[in-house]
Amino acid sequence: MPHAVIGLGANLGDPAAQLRAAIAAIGTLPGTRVLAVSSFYRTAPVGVAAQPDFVNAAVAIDTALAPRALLAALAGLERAAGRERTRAGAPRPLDLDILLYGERVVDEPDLRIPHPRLHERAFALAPLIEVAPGAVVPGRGPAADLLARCAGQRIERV
Ligand code: PH2
Ligand code: MG
Ligand code: MG
Repeated sequence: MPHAVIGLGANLGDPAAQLRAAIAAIGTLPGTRVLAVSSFYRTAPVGVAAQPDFVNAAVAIDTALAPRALLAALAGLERAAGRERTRAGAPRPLDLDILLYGERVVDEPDLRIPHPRLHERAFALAPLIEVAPGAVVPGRGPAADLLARCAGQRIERV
């Protein structure tokens, strides 16, 4: 089964509790098994207006769900956590992003894998490397090299 990495983030409500619940729920998706869970990180918001710090993490899974089915299942978990699609970049109780799906590259309007900003975000790369050491981001290179170029972004293990 393909291995995928999901990035988790939250900055409303009780972010760590919401991430823990989401990780448990991901493990119950059809044909899906959680292989590894990263540390939780407290991170400064990147690329959005001033808002509370995030808690971010990542999980490695193997899954029988194709990328689009996985995307729909993750959107369902976001909604169940109270996520409302108000405006892009709004604070959220749960964000679940497909960071990697094996070595697959998908470039469709509503589904881009690898995640289009993964390569420039320490809050996604640091937990990714924990659950998928040696990961290579298709088209971008080794995740560890990309993280080394993200100096200046504030992240700390919780
Ligand atoms: N997610 C964003 C935008 N900015 N910043 C941090 N630190 N963590 C996030 O999860 C995050 C962000 C859009 O999804
Ligand atoms: Mg996101
Ligand atoms: Mg998202």
